[in-house]
This record gives sequence, C-alpha cells and structure tokens, in this order.
Amino acid sequence: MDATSMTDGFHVMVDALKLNGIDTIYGVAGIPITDLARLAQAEGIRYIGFRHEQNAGNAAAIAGFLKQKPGVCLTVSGPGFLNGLVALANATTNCFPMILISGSSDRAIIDLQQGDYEELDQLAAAKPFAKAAYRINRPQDIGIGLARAIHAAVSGRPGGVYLDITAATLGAVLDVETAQKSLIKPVDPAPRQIPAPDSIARAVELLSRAERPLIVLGKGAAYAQADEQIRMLVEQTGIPFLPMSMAKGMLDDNHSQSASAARSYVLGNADVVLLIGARLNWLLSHGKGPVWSESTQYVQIDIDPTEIDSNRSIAAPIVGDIKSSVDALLAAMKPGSVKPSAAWVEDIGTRKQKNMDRMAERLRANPDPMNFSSALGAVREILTKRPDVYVVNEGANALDFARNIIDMKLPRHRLDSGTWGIMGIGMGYAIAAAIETGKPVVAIEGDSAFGFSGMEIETICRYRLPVTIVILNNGGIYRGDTTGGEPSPTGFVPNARYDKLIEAFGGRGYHCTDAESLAQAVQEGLSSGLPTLINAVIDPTAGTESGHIQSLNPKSALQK
Ligand code: ADP
Ligand code: TZD
Ligand code: MG
Repeated sequence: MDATSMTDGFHVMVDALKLNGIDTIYGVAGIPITDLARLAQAEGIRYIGFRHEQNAGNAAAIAGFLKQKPGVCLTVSGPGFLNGLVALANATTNCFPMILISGSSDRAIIDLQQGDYEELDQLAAAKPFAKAAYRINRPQDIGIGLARAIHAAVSGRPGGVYLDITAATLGAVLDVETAQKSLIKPVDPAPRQIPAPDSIARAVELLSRAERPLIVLGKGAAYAQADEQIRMLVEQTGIPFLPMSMAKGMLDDNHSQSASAARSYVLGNADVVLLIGARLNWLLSHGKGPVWSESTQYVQIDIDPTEIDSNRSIAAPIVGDIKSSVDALLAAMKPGSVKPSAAWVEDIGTRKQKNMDRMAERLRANPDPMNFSSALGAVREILTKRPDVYVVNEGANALDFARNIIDMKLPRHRLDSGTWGIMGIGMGYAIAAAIETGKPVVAIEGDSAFGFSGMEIETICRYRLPVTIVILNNGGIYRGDTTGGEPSPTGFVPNARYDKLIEAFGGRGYHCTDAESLAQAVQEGLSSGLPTLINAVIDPTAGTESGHIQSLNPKSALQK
C-alpha cells in the first residue's frame, strides 16, 4: 500500500467531527492535541483557544444548551483534563449536552504508575462526574467512540460526556479505506420520547379540577425549544406561569400571565402545579414548606423517569420529551376545560402590582454611591431596547438583583450560575453565546464572580467579540471589606480598577460611579460591538451575605 492511501488518528477524528456537524471546538492547546486543533482549524472547524480549560468547557456546555447539540471542549492530558472536568460536571448537573475530549498519555505507563508526562487515569477520574465516559484506544474506533459520545450527550436527559483519546491513537496510522468505513453519523441521536396516553389523561383530569393552577417553566423547557407549544399551552389555558431563571424569556417577562412578581404567593397558594422541565431541587425549595403548601398537587413533565417523586409525591407524572408532551396535553384538553379561577388571577394581579410598584421605586432612587438596584436600573434601561442581547449573569447579590430587575423577552437569552449556583461560568458562557449566535452579549458580573474567569477578557479581545462586561463592584464576596485591618475572608482590594485590565488587550474600559454614565457606557459598548469592560462602582456596604440564600448558610454556634 503506498503512503498516499494512509491516514492517521488526527485526520480521522477531524473527519468524524465534521461528519457530525461539529463546527466549533473550544479548547486549550498542548501535548498531545495541538495538531488536532491545528488540523481541525485547517479543515474548517472554528477553533476558539482559551486561557483555562474550565472556561473552554463552560463555553462548550452553554453552546450545547443553545444549540441542542453537544458542545465540544478539547484539552491536554492530566491537569488540563482536570481543569475541564469542573465544567463537564457542571454541564451534567445542568443537563447541558457537551463532550470533553482530552488527549491522554501512555496507558502502559499510567497503569503501572511509572510517571508519564501529565500522567492521570483520566477515564476513572471522569466517570463520577460525567453522564458517560469512554476511551478510544485504536484509530479505527474513533468514529464509533464519537458516535457513542454524541448519543450519550443528547439523548434522554442531556449531560456531559468524557471522551478519552490516547496520544498513541491520534498518531497511529491506518489506511484510508478502513478509516472512511469506520466513520458513523448517528441517526436520530435525540429521539422523541412520546408520553404514555394514560399519563396525559391523568394530568388533564387533575388540571381540570384546579382552581389555582400554576405552570413552572424550567431550563429543560428552554432547552427543548418547544417555544410555540408552551406559549399555546399558557395562553389557551390562561394559567399563570413562573419562569425559573434560565427559562426567563420563554414568554416575555412582561406577559400579563407572568407571576414572577408574585413568586412566593403563587408557590404558597397554587393547588395544582404543572412543572415543565424544572426539578423540585433547592431552587424550588424541594417542593416543601414553608414555601409550598402541603396540599399542592403536581403534574411533572420530564424526560427522566427517575426525576419523578425525587423530592415530593407527584400526582400526575408525564415522562416524555417536552415538545411531544405539551403537544399531547394540548390535544387532550377540551377548550375551556382547564382554566384558573377569576379570584386566583385577580389575587395574583393585585400582588404583582404592589411588588412592581415597590421595585419601580427602588429603580428610580439615585443613591451616591450606586447600589445594586440603581446600577441595574441603568443597565435595564438600555437592555429593554435590545431584547436580542444575550445576558450572562453570576455573583450573589449581583445574580439575585439582576435576575429580578433585568427582564427577558426572548427564549434562551439568559445564561447564569444555574443548578449549582456556580461562580466562574461568566466569560466562558459569554464567549460561546457570542460565537454561537453572532449576537451581542452583556455579562453582568459580581466582582468576585468575574475573577474566576476574568483572564478570558484576552480571549474576548483576541476574537474581537461583541461582549460588554458589567462588573458590579462592591469590593468583595457579598460586600466590601470596610474594617481596614487584616483582609477579611470576603473582602478584596477596595476601589479595584477592573476597567484597566481590558485595556491591556486593546479593549475599552469604563469606570462608572453613577447610573447615568453607566447607562451611557452600556449603550456605547453595545453599539460599538467591541470588547468592553465597565467597572460599575457599588457601595461596598451594599449586598447581604449569600444574597437571597442566606438561610442555607450554617452559622458557627460559637460566633458571638
Ligand atoms: P431549572 O433549574 O430551570 O428549574 P432544572 O435544570 O432543574 O431546571 O430541570 C431541567 C429538567 O428538564 C431536568 O430534570 C431534565 O431532565 C429535563 N429535561 C431536559 N430536556 C428535556 C426535554 N427535552 N424534555 C423533557 N425534559 C427535559
Ligand atoms: N466557588 C464557586 C466555584 N462557586 C461558588 N458559588 C462559590 C465559590 C461561593 N460563592 C457564592 O456562592 S457567590 C460568590 C462566591 C465566592 C461570590 C459573591 O460575590 P460577588 O457578588 O462579588 O460575585 P456580590 O454582588 O458581591 O454578592
Ligand atoms: Mg461583590
């Protein structure tokens, strides 16, 4: 056989990725995958090089959420892989499809623990944190390895998949014919899961008896891209809805049926709740009192049967994909058979109005220095006119205030700390949102939150991405250190000039101490379409410990 009919693992991997429509790779280069990145780029795959694998992994994960296909992150072995593992675990926790592909060193040396360069038993390390984990040991298995990874990432409940590829496999030579025959493009990797008809009948029966029904939309509903079906369900029944944070914008936050401004009232008083792609985890107080009533009954739509009864008994489970399940519900409900009572709608309306008036007052105030409400009021003023902007958000107070103050109008436009309440997703999510959608991004960041991925501002500048970062800078975790003594565990350098960081890479920095200049800076960042970092100076005494989740914080019994 002559050399022209031979190929190698690098080429087979790139061919397999292309065959499966993987058009973007997020990663950090190095041994043994540098040539894989180079070759992928040469073959037309977009390669986005990061400064830390965790951020590349977070980018891949959110790309998966936005596109309903696995985002791919590429790392080196050992520590590079481990840096990416946090993102893989976060993807799995949030039900985002992603594939972490890491090169690995010599199996013979790893297994005898003889000390190879960046030696680590990566497959074993990945297993507890991934939905699935596979290793490819032979070049002719690359096609099937990637196919298995894709199926695992997007079928059923989506999640993070680890795909280990040894350096030897990448370098191994095989003939072109064998290589071509080995490639696989999965047929229907995320098959519809049609709910059982009796589960639909049971749900409709329960819903038709409800007087105070509520629909809770979770990020599973956003992921499912069943936007039209969900709108029809909500509007045809007239049931009030409550979006979880990443489901904001599925319907306009200003929709007359939105119950967000009366959240605790509706959770505490609904008699039948329809959960659509939302788990009854800590973010919904586990479905328990005092937030929820003992007598509330639930319909739950979820693709994962083991989610049902995870925290509380579910009277009418619907196991299926959201699109098929909502279609089935719509088909089974006779017009007018499911509707909220007039009193319920009126009560919610009254409470909403009161809370919205209160919020408007807080947004109108113009304190010096700025607090969270006044700063976010300025950001809101600009974003209201730009519903196409993707909003990334992390922090404690910075997260809680922005979630409430910044309204969303379009589905999947709000990307945040999610199920773990994790810090560090900011720049990775912002980069992927810009890359995948071509739309502008505003990342609203606590000053602590920003620090976890802040070095990626170089990446943002290198690729000239339309990302505007607003740092709500109160000088620390939850608030600033005003004691003046030894730095406190939660305090940072007071009056830090984050705006100067981005200038080092050619981006534009703003230092804003009032709401007017902040609004102006956000406007300029958005209209320039260029990397922008706004240091919004917040009162260091603003902010409460742990934001809105102080109740989860154990306090030392010995503390005075
Ligand atoms: P939130 O944090 O917004 O409340 P969660 O992440 O807790 O949302 O819940 C998302 C749920 O959606 C998960 O239980 C997951 O299994 C489910 N899910 C994801 N995609 C689909 C889909 N296409 N169809 C049905 N359920 C889905
Ligand atoms: N590490 C990781 C990975 N995730 C976390 N959630 C934390 C640490 C703990 N943590 C929070 O839960 S919020 C937060 C940390 C460190 C930062 C809060 O400070 P901030 O926001 O400046 O980002 P505010 O506006 O000052 O509250
Ligand atoms: Mg802070």
